[in-house]
Amino acid sequence: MFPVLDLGIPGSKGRSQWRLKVEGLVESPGEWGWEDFSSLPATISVSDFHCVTSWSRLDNRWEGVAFSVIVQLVRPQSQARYVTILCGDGYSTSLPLADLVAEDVLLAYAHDGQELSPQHGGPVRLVVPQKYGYKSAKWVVTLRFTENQELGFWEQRGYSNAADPWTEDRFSR
Ligand SMILES: Nc1nc2c(c(=O)[nH]1)N[C@H]1C(S)=C(S)[C@@H](COP(=O)(O)O)O[C@H]1N2
Ligand SMILES: [Mo]
Repeated sequence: MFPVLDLGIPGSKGRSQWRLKVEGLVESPGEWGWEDFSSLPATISVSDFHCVTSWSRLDNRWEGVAFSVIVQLVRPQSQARYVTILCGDGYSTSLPLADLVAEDVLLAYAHDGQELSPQHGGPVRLVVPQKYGYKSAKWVVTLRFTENQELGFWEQRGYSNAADPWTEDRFSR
């Protein structure tokens, strides 16, 4: 079983209408539709998923585009240290660029061999296995490269910005 947890707002109209936009402190801002995005090199990564409310879903087989592939294409400017991820349901989160280039961080479009379902963030969601689930944004539409970190939806509401499941770092302090 893979629980669903979100704001309850539908986040996407499907692959044909989906676009990914990259903005902010990058040399080559860009925009991809589904055709172009899905022809980028794909990566498969198996990882566990930990929600801050204490459930975990082990051994997820994610398939998608490594975040580092996008980073190479858009070429961050030297001041860019964070990325804000904006979603189709109004949700957002942000992470240090250094965390996002880890090899297991994907913009995923398939899960356990199936097209990623809308309820789990299809067409495309971020997967950041080393962080609590609220960093794994569903229905990703915009990546904004910034110098200073913009706090995301749950981070503004008291969840830890570090979101480290190994130290059970759940709340900001
Ligand atoms: N766009 C969006 N992404 C989101 C959320 C959300 O509300 N909206 N919830 C987050 C939280 S708190 C968790 S635990 C995971 C849950 O992912 P799942 O519904 O695929 O299990 O999605 C994260 N990504
Ligand atoms: Mo969560």
